[in-house]
Amino acid sequence: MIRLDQIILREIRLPLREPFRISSGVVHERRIGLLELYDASGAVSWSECVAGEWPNYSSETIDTAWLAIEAYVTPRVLGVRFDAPGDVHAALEADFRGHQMAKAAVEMGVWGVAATQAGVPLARLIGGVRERIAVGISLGIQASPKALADRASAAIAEGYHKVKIKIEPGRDVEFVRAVREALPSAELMADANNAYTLDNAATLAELDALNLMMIEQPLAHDDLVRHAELQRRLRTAICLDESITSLARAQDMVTLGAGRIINIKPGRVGGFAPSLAIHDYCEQQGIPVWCGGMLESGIGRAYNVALASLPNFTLPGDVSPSRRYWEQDIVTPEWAMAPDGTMGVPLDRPGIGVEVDMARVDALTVRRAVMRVPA
Ligand code: OSB
Ligand code: MG
Repeated sequence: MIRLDQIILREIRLPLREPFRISSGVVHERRIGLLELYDASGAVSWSECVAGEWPNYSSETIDTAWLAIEAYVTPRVLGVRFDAPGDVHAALEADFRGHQMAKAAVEMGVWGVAATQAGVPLARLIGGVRERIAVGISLGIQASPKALADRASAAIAEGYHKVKIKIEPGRDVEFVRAVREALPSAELMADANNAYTLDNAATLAELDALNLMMIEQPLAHDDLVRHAELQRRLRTAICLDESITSLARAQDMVTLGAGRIINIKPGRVGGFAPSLAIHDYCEQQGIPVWCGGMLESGIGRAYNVALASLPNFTLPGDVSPSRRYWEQDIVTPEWAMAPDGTMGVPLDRPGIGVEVDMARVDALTVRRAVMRVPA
């Protein structure tokens, strides 16, 4: 049983070691929402809001999520009794539309609290079966095909199991081909973040020759129908990211044939309950899933690692080690990748599996709000 009596919300600023460029924008420094959730039983957990600074990935931002968490999500959960963490998502969905990342930040925190309260690792609470997960890397758009191929080769040499290449019109076939020539047998994929239309189908079909695992979200962020048309014209599997915002959208993808793989990001779908539902549905349908990333701090990463330990997460995720993103993460131990390109799922302690460096979080905090059950 869960009954939260306090949520502390804050924003920290964490500079990336290098800018991350995708077709729809570039980020130098992450503005990250962090939550501390306090249960009446005494159990506490941290969680993270993955919304970015600018509404280029989804319509949510750190600023809209801040408002939504304060004004819509928190009043719906504080002081309310939930029999199980899986009940929170439905309650929020029944209450108001959209704001999936704001909802997810609180919903996932409740799963963290429930794991702490039950004295079990988060991965175990949700039914995870893996002790280690395979790690992939997502490379932002680089200056030249040569620069990209060098970065990809270094990543494979480090042990990464998959290299994801960000593409956009003008920086696509030539760039991906350079990587394929440098790495003839590596697991490669491309992610377009909605940069194409059906008019570019011929360019995307040229990628068929490069033996990619999949092409992620080539068309509009909320489209399924055109992706189905494109999938009919491609041999390479389409993987959907932005378009899958709920279990219903995942079902629609299958019904329409709009893609053959799903990138699950719990923040995008509203939390762990819908992530688990999409995972189970895809498993029944023979659709592989993998865990995407939103350049999370070590707190959000803990949730992604737990999720990626579920059985149908059969492809390497964008769950890279702390050092790929930050000079110094905000958790101990930092997330590390072994030379074999895997990351350990923390199974030796209750909850999310990492300690938060409180002094560092305090030093990075730019705003803070405390919300309590009304007296
Ligand atoms: O499309 O998967 C994406 C980062 C920010 C926004 C969208 C995406 C990404 C990534 C980064 O690809 C994955 C990571 O966290 O390493
Ligand atoms: Mg993507």
